[in-house]
Amino acid sequence: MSETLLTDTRHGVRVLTLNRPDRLNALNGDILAALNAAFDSLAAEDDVRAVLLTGAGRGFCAGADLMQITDSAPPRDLGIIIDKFYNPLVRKMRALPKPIVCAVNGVAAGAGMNLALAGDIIIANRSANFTQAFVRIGLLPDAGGTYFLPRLVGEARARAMAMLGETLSAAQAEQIGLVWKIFDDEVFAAEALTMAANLAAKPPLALAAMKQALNAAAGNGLDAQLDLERDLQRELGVTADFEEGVRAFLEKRPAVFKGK
Ligand code: T3D
Repeated sequence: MSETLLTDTRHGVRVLTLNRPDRLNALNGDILAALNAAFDSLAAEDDVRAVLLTGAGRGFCAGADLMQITDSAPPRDLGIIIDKFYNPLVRKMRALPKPIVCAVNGVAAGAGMNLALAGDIIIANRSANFTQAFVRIGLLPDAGGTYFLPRLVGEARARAMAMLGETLSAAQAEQIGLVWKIFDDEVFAAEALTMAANLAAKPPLALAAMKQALNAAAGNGLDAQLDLERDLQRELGVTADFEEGVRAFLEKRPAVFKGK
């Protein structure tokens, strides 16, 4: 695995740490390839039941590496990089049948912010901030930004964030529902791991079904969504984990879920 992406597995959680702290973890080809490869193998790894994505140093991710972009002479076809790295990565994150916690430990800018939005639960430390920096350099939000942002915070806020490129503090991001929770900087790493480990102990098949249903809801009408919920619930209703969950409740003990 590349040094630009640190990987570790703890308490059933695959911890992925973007590791270019001197560049605020800006995304170059190496880190993007490593991220894509990391998400390729995750679905099949039974011992990994949740993912935690975070950054090393004082930043989460400053978006595309602008130094690398300017390595090549204009005119540049940015679509090539987007097709090769960003779009597959966002699709893999959304399709992964396991929960992804994005732990934003500092600035999240441009595609760095939008990578966080592609996760399932976004948390931040108090000194984190968020900016759709694209407009400052003459680009539009990519890596799913125009899709996720309005769904998370509403059209008005999404349009203003994209067009003005202003920076939101962690507290503002929490207030508008962009992040689930914020934590003090000193306890953030521990809280993030605790949350991901908590998810890793929950019923994996139910979490996978939730992701499937919530992903589908963005394109479904109510009838199709109700049918999908019924079909998925039918599948969950015959799992050993459902039996265990009900038995554990009745026996007043914590359930032990096995993903079966
Ligand atoms: O083909 C494609 O890849 C297309 C896809 C595009 C997707 C995008 O993400 S476009 C948006 C790209 N990102 C940006 O425009 C953000 C650029 N960075 C900033 O605006 C600021 O650095 C921040 C607001 C993120 C943080 O500001 P601050 O003051 O906390 O830190 P800083 O001093 O600006 O940055 C620290 C270092 O990181 C600095 O290097 P130095 O001077 O210490 O040697 C800076 O150059 C470097 N850095 C920050 N962002 C990037 C970067 N280096 C390369 N690429 C960056 N994106």
